[in-house]
Formats: sequence, C-alpha cells, structure tokens
Amino acid sequence: MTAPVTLVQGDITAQRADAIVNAANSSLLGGGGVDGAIHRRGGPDILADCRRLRAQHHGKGLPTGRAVATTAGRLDAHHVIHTVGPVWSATEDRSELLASCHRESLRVAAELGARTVAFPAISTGVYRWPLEDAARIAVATVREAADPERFDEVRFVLLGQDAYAAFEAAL
Ligand code: AR6
Repeated sequence: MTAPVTLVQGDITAQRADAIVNAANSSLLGGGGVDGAIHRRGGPDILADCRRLRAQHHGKGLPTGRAVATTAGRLDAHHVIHTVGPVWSATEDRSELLASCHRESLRVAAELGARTVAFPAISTGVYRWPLEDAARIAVATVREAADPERFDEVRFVLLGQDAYAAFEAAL
C-alpha cells in the first residue's frame, strides 16, 4: 500500500501543502528554477533558516541525495524541504541519488508530521536529467516510500506540459 500520488500542472510555489520540496543545491543559498521561485515568493525567512542550517550542520554543504527542512516563510505551507538532486551524467548512473532525494525528503516530512507533500521534478531543469527517466525514478521511489499511515497525499507539481506528460506516463 502507498499513499495517494497525484499530479498537478503549475507553479509549486502556489501550492497549499504541509511541506513543499525544493530542488536546491548543496550551498543551500538559493539559485534559479524552483529554488529561485521558492525564495522569491517565500521571502527572506527561508534563506535565514538555510544560513543557520549551513552554519550549524552543513558547513561543507548539503550532500547530494540528502534533505533538510526550514520554515516555508510566506508560502502556503508549513515547511520547505530542501534536497540536492544529482546533475545528470551520461557516463555514470546516478539514479540512486535521485531516488535518495525522494526518500530522504519523505523521511524528513514524516519526522515533521507533514501529511501532504508537494515535489517538483527534481534534477530535470538546470541539472538536465531527461524527463521520462527522472519521472520513472521519482514515481517508483515515492510509491515505495510513502507510507499511507503517514501521508495523505504526495503531489508532483510539474511546470510544463512535457513534464506533466512524463509523470503521467510514469504513474
Ligand atoms: N514550479 C514547478 N516546477 C518548476 C518551477 C516552479 N515554479 N520552476 C521550474 N520548475 P530546476 P534542478 C521545473 O532547475 O534541475 C537551481 O539553480 C523545471 O522546469 O529548478 O534540480 C538550484 O539552486 C524543471 O522541470 O532544478 C540548483 O543549482 C524542474 O522544475 C539547480 O537549479 C527542476 O528544475 C537544481 O537543478
């Protein structure tokens, strides 16, 4: 049994959820894509929390495949869970790291008691992971890891039609 997995086409920063996952980088200090959008719309409290986490626990940066939580600032959510996806490689299989992002984000969400979690298509933008493959890994991992006792909904929020179609096919 797995928690319900749903798909929405749209902007992840406009979602209402207990936790919203950010496709961050290991610096935790912001960037483009989802990361830029979350910090812009969520406001400065998110970055302040990120800086604190960096100073206290992740001086060398958050490793790829791991996840940490901060406030969601002004977003319509309680928490932002920042995870670091792997950069796509044509020569090295980094699928396990992409799976780990999803598993670790759900583990952190469960610790926080977050029952609805929204994910973007991690690593499919700046990090260039092919959509169909990323969708397959994301959906399979969430199906395996989302305990229905702990989660009411795991939602993938896809910005474009191509991303939506890839996740729909994977689901
Ligand atoms: N809502 C939903 N999906 C979005 C949004 C949005 N507002 N904006 C972009 N996407 P990316 P990555 C889609 O680049 O590949 C940052 O600079 C986008 O079309 O955000 O994991 C970080 O700081 C794509 O399908 O994340 C890192 O340095 C997907 O979200 C780096 O990018 C992920 O694209 C992480 O790269």
